[in-house]
Amino acid sequence: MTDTSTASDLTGRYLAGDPRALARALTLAEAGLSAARPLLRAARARGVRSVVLGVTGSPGSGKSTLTDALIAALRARGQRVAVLAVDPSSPYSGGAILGDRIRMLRWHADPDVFVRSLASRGALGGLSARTMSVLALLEGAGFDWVILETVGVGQSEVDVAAACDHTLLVLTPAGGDGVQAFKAGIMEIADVIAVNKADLPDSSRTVRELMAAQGLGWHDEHTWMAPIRKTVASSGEGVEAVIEAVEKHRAHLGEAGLLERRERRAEFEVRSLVQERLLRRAREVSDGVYARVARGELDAEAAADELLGS
Ligand SMILES: Nc1nc2c(ncn2[C@@H]2O[C@H](COP(=O)(O)OP(=O)(O)OP(=O)(O)O)[C@@H](O)[C@H]2O)c(=O)[nH]1
Ligand SMILES: [Mg+2]
Repeated sequence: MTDTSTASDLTGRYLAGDPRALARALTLAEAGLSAARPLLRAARARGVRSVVLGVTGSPGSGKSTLTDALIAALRARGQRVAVLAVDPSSPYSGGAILGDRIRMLRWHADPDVFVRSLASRGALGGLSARTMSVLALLEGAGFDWVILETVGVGQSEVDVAAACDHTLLVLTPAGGDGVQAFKAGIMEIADVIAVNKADLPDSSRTVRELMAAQGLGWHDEHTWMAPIRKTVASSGEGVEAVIEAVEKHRAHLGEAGLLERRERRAEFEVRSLVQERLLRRAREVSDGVYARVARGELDAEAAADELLGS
């Protein structure tokens, strides 16, 4: 069997919904191998439209627990769900992801749930182009919902909004999380906000503070004000309301808005690839260039020109 026939066979099986072919396709995409390209083209040519939901928020806010509760609620509605848990803070799978894996094991027997974790850092510390490939393959596999869970630290929080149709920000009543989010400008990326751990004290106050902060921003009657929903992820309380809020946001976006988001996602993906390639080249460039810049023999602009081949 030639390489080409093997590749088209894999694409065929992937398109037919074979979960082993999907797993293989994801492995190729995660490794950034060119063998993934025909699969990615096939996935995109399909034009399926999953609800791509990013779940972000501070460490330990309950993103994984909430994601798990979202799976349960969506399965009860008969929806097929894929989850991609990304840890951009580490190039290796850490303990947290391992814990999530164990938690997600309960979906193992359900063929309509697919869970994958990925430890991959982008060029600038946020999400990588490979994450985008994996998302595209999950969408192409026809899941109704594709959920991207990523811990909100640094660049990854901003990236998740660029990588998804909708962004769910998970906050907690503890430690003035809401006020912090407002100060850090993180609230702006949220399409829906969950105040999780609402079983703990002060959740109503957090909701009030968030609403007050929202009111301060510029808005008119067309501005989407992220609905704020209290949740207890560990019991599933409030999770239906979160799904409804996402659906409401989807309706608000409409065809034109969704198309715009998709273009933004494509832009993010292409730019990530460009950044990754350029930074690889910058690393590969002979150290001599940097020494020359350091010694003042070459200015940094000229070195950058050299690197870009212009
Ligand atoms: N009391 C309470 N605890 C919760 C709730 N949701 C999650 N937790 C607990 O909070 C802790 C962190 O939950 P995770 O779901 O792992 O949080 P995470 O945001 O995914 O954490 P990282 O991925 O490590 O950033 C766990 O011990 C959960 O059991 C909730 O609604 N109420
Ligand atoms: Mg988690």
